[in-house]
Amino acid sequence: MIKIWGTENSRAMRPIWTAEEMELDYELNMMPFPPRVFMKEYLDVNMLGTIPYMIDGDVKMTESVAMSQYLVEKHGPTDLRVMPEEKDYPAYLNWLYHSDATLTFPQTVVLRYKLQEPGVADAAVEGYSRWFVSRLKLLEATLEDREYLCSDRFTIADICVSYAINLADSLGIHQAFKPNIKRWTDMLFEREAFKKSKSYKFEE
Ligand SMILES: N[C@@H](CCC(=O)N[C@@H](CS)C(=O)NCC(=O)O)C(=O)O
Repeated sequence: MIKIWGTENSRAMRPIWTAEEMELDYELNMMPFPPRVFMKEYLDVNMLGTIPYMIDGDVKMTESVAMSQYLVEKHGPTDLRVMPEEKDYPAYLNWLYHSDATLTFPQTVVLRYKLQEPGVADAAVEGYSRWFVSRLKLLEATLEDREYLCSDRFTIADICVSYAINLADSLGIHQAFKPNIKRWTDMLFEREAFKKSKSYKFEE
């Protein structure tokens, strides 16, 4: 049985959205944020205290993008995966890494100093918000002439990258909604599996 630990609106949405699109049977454990403060026993499950965490039998994973990739590769076949033989495979890999290493990385600083420790580093909130927006150039330009990021279909590249735009919305970084990005996310965020992944909450 696949088990995913998450918190509302966190990077856990990536594997949850993927699992929902694939209609997989999985168990979801929603927690209060941040669990390292409000659910200390979570540290016995994931010593890092980060979200998400996923297990599948002996498999234990701490990286949200890797979880989506694992689900499509191990629990497919599914069109959400781009195969190595496809022309867009290198772009697919690039978008998967880009989604976290380039896009959500600066947002983490904004989240911490805007919401968790307000007033401590306002200049960092301002600087990292601007830095994040400037890093959207490649995404906005790529979406100029296409509906989805890879292979003319919806894939986990769309799931993993659009999560950063969902997070930008939550963080109040409205400059993220450039015309092509807005058109793309308006379409993606209408998907039932996205709405489900966003609706899961911690209940006491
Ligand atoms: N690269 C990791 C990052 C995990 C991560 O830092 N998640 C954030 C939430 S989106 C978190 O755990 N924050 C709470 C904390 O560090 O206590 C991933 O993509 O899963």
